Amino acid sequence: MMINLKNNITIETINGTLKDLTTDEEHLKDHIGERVQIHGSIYKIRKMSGFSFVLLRTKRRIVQCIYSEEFSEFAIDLLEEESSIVLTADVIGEERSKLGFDLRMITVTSLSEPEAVAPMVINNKCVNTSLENLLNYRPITLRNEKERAIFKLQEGICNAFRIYLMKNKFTEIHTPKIVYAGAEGGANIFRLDYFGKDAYLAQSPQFYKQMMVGVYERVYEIAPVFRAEKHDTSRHLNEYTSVDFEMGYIESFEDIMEMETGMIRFALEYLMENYQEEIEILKVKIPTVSEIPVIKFLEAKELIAQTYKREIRDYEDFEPEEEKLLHELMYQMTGSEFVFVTHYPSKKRPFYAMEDKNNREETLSFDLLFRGLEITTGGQRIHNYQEQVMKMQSKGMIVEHFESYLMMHKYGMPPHGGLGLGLERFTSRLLNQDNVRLATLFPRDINRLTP
Ligand code: AMO
Repeated sequence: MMINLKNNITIETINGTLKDLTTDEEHLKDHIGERVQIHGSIYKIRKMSGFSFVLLRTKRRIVQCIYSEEFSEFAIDLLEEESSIVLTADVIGEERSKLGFDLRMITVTSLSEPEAVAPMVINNKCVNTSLENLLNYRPITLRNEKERAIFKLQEGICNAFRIYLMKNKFTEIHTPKIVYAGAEGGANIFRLDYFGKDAYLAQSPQFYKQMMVGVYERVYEIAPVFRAEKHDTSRHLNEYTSVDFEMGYIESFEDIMEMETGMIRFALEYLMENYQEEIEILKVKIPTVSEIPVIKFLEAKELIAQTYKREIRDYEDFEPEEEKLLHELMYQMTGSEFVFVTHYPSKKRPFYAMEDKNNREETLSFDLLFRGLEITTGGQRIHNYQEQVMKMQSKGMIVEHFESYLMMHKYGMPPHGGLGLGLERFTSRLLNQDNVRLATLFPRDINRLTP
């Protein structure tokens, strides 16, 4: 559209309507018997005798096209894998085809061709290479059907969490990632120079989500957090996506576990309803969640020790092997692949964790383990100002440094609590992957900063 301004000047406007020149891939089936235009990248060319299969990678699907001199008005040699094309094609119903139809290629316009051939085969069922290569060549290995399905499914998980939390009246917030202090303690914090002052990359949105409970009562955030993990393990990243929620007016930390159980149940059902294609590509078995068993930390330790005749070496934390054994036990006993472990020792929990009034050695906190790996930490927080100050002092912290955090306690906070769930850990456990990097688009670990 054009608008006439003063002095005979006219300008064009943008009205927010994107012209759709091509047919939406999801609706191709509705066009059987018609000629359509569609765009995509050539994923694979398979020459047969007398015709060729050309697989077109579109936003979400791999669409099977047929080339034949009989009906195609161009030479097959003009097509190249990984070139971007606009295709005119006839949609032909075909029961043997995965999508229920084939596209008979009529004309092709090439929009762009690759400069070089990919250094590895990316168009087979999976990319058959080392983890190192898979990650080094991420911009192209992610084009593989299976690889990209992982992150489509991850999108589904986040969508589901958002829908569930919105339904439960949580407000989405965005908190700073450049912060003045670490919230989680420990040495795994990235330090940076902030115009001559010390600053840090946020280990979690802990302080801010608590503050926002004083504002909206229920809040959540899905955002990156940073941990300077100096060791190279299959479950630690230096940057991961944390799904955090925090809620006020709780009666106990069990309210948080109830909310999380509902959220996970909803997410798994949502995937079954909306992500069947990816579930099939990844051959993943989505568990159903009705109830999640709950066990106290010390009881879990003792149960594992007794059952597997193991010595308890660490009374404050699980060893990774113990988490796996606990999963094995819980699965045998209850059929659940999730287990809540509660009442972690106060010594091991951060300063904001509320202690159990009946036993100060323990906190009103929990972890959620999924198929033998911790995916969530949560619990009730201290909301009383004096109690929080005393707790900080007992941990040797300089209270003055936390004045802005303590402001909420000082001026009144409801009883509250929340949790943080590692999105990559959750995804990788769901897919039974043995390394969290496989569920991370562009992982950051001690040895990796590119791509
Ligand atoms: P915590 O430090 O236990 O708790 O982290 C919460 C969850 O985040 C995931 N996670 C990680 N994932 C990948 N790489 C890492 N290096 C990594 N570290 C942690 C795990 C873990 O369960 N503020 C609290 C949460 C809360 O109480 O609200 C916190 O950050 O899945």
